[in-house]
Amino acid sequence: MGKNYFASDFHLGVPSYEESLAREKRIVKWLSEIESDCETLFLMGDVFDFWYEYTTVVPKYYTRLLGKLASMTDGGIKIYFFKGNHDMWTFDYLQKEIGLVVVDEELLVTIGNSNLYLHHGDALWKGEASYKFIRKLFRSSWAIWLFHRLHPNFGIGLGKYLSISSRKKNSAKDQLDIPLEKEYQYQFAMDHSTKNDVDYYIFGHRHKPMDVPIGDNARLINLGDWITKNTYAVLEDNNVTLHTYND
Ligand SMILES: [Mn+2]
Repeated sequence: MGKNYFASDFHLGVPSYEESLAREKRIVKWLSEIESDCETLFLMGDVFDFWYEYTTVVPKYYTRLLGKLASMTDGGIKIYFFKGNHDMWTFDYLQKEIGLVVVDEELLVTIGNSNLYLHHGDALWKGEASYKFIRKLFRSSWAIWLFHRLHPNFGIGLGKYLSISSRKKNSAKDQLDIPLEKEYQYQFAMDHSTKNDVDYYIFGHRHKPMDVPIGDNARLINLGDWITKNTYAVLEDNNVTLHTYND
């Protein structure tokens, strides 16, 4: 049996074209190195800092990554793409053209003897009412209908602008040094695990690499990010490990 890889929060597109391109090349290099033993790849959200596709138009970026992913799926590797809070507007391009399996919210999956609960990791827990409202609005069919009417030059430009300002706000708000018991992903997993038989909760979104016990039988993994950390997780023989990629 091959290995299962997990990564998230590449945020391709920011802070500048050049820096994003260098990061994209690093990610593609990593993918080339894992390709030979990768059975399933889980891309767990915010791969793109902004993604929006029109009926016949996609953003003219990210060609290397998309080509790499297409060649991996052509080669028989299963790739899941979770919608993050920055790249939820995928309709059919990534499925049809690249061969990805797009996941809207959580995915519960059993690999070997391990039960996994997978989610981008946003809006999981109590609170954040205004964020949840906007999240619902952005995902609504009429907001998408309206956005679809915008000329792509304007629409993609507006999206990139909003995405950058939301990230600035969140990175200021989401301090990385808050204690574990205040981490809402931890609170969610602690609660969820009392009623469900899950071995691993794997999330992105917080940009904070974590591998912590949840009760006696489960663990919570946060995948970190690829902006400064280059972290990813591997599931092999029912064990998950966190790694840092050094190219
Ligand atoms: Mn996110």
